[in-house]
Amino acid sequence: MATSQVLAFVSAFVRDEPYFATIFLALGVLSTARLFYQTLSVLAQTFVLPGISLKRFGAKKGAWAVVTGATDGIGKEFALQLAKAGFNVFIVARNQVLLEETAEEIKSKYGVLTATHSINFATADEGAYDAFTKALWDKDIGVLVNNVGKSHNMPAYLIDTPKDEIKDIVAINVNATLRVTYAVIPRMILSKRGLILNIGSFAGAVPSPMLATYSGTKAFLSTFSAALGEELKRDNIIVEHVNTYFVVSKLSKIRKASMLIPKPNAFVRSVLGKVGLPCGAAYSGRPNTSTPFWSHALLDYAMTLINSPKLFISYTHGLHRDIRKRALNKIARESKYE
Ligand SMILES: NC(=O)c1ccc[n+]([C@@H]2O[C@H](COP(=O)([O-])OP(=O)(O)OC[C@H]3O[C@@H](n4cnc5c(N)ncnc54)[C@H](OP(=O)(O)O)[C@@H]3O)[C@@H](O)[C@H]2O)c1
Ligand SMILES: *[C@@H]1O[C@H](CO)[C@@H](O)[C@H](O)[C@H]1NC(C)=O
Ligand SMILES: CC(=O)N[C@H]1CO[C@H](CO)[C@@H](O)[C@@H]1O
Repeated sequence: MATSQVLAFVSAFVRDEPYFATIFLALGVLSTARLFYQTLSVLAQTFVLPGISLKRFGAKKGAWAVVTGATDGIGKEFALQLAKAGFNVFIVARNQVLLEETAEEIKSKYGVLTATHSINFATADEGAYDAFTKALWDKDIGVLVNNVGKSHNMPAYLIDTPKDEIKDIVAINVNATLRVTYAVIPRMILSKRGLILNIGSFAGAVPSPMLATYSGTKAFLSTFSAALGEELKRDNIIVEHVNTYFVVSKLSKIRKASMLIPKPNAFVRSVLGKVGLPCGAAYSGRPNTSTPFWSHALLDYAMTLINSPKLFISYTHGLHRDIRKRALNKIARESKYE
């Protein structure tokens, strides 16, 4: 239809149906105003407003922060920045030597108390979780960061995924989050304050073919956080699921930072500076989820506006098919020279 025909149709409609035309106009104005307000609110949260102060969770008053997966990547950065903010830190990972090195680094930089606990969340049994719980018993815990996580070695269809890889991903991403949270919340309830950060992924928001197990476990974090957030509200405990796009780390296998892919320190600064603000996740329909890093926030908000899961799923499928092909080629090339 040509523009002139459209205009003729509209003017005839306004002339013949003035009431309907008024209703349509009002709806148009309202939805434009809403879009404007929502966009402004996402931008204000992401770029201007400060989050809840960490002092509310006991910083500088002797409270501890527990961080899992704290010897590398995002987790190590959480431990460093929480220590800088004035928390004593309890760091958790497998390698005891790395744990002690990390604790030493934190102590010498920020002069806080540190404690380490070695546990393998892939194989942890009742005994291991009992020991973990006992190690915490005398600590006033203000913050818990459920950061430890495992992804697939490379994208693969479920049917081609090693059984052990599936088991480890579920044990680390789901079981460890549940058991560690279960061990920590009694202390938070006792002191009537706390912050629980569950480190999630865009793979939880967009069902991700060829990372189906990882994707499902990260979606678990989103629903779990919203449910627990409501349960613990009356105890003044904030539960936040942190929606994360790529960050430079060993897990992501990305070494170069870019606008969309920050280094862990910039990423963690945004998380700790925006506690309580959903930022890019504000209108995503996911309560207690936050997408705080600025470019991740804009991406998440754009995806909310586009609102087409099918499109994102098939795009992700194509992306992962390419990544797998390249990974297999690399292995083939390397084995030729062995
Ligand atoms: N990097 C990204 O692009 C990205 C994107 C979205 C979400 N995330 C999420 O962010 C979180 C942190 O990822 P990251 O990239 O920082 O990972 P990372 O650099 O690989 O660090 C993993 C940390 O966890 C520990 N760890 C690994 N396996 C463990 C196990 N079985 N038991 C106990 N500790 C274990 C490691 O120390 P040890 O090896 O000594 O145990 C290390 O301290 C994960 O939940 C991940 O899903 C990351
Ligand atoms: C997760 O925990 C449940 C119950 O606590 C246990 O039965 C199951 O084997 C665990 N799964 C993995 C993959 O470790
Ligand atoms: C950051 C965030 O979204 N917090 C909300 C978590 O859920 C509780 C209860 O549903 C809300 O009160 C919080 O505002």
